[in-house]
Amino acid sequence: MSVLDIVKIPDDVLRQTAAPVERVDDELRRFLDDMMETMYDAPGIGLAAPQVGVLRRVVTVDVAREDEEKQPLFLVNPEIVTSSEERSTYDEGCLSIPDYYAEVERPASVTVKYLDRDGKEQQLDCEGLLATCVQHEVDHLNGVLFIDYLSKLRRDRVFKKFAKAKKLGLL
Ligand code: GNR
Ligand code: NI
Repeated sequence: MSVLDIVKIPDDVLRQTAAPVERVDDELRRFLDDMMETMYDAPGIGLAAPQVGVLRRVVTVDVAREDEEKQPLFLVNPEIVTSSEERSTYDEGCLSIPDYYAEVERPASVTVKYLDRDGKEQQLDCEGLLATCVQHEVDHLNGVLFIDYLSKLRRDRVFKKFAKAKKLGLL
């Protein structure tokens, strides 16, 4: 297993749509394990393949707190099939936008359909932080970032800050 490099904004790969996985095989499982290791190493509660430069519909998640048992989730081709009317707000961050946090409102609960690490179809009802994280990760697969939910003024400010940092060779 290995820790992969995490891509930061304004890298264009974060704005592209990831392609569905056709087969869950050993090669994909190795990649899933590398993603999980990268996520734990960061540390983060979720990671989407485009964040390590791979345009495949693959996500890892673990929202367990440090004092809880690990709850690793591997989501292949995740699809949100239902979203609640009820909304909730979390202070979100993103490993691809280091040290920036902002409140984002999203459906409070969602049901996600996906293939697990064995290629088996699964459906999971999510609420709380898990629901927010799953939506944040599925957004990544569609080239959407949490800053897209902020005002244009705030989004541009964040983007400019990171573009400048990149230009100065700080990222
Ligand atoms: O580690 C992460 N924390 C987080 C907190 C609130 C809402 C979403 C997230 S996901 C983020 C890791 C990440 O960037 N995943 O794409
Ligand atoms: Ni993210």
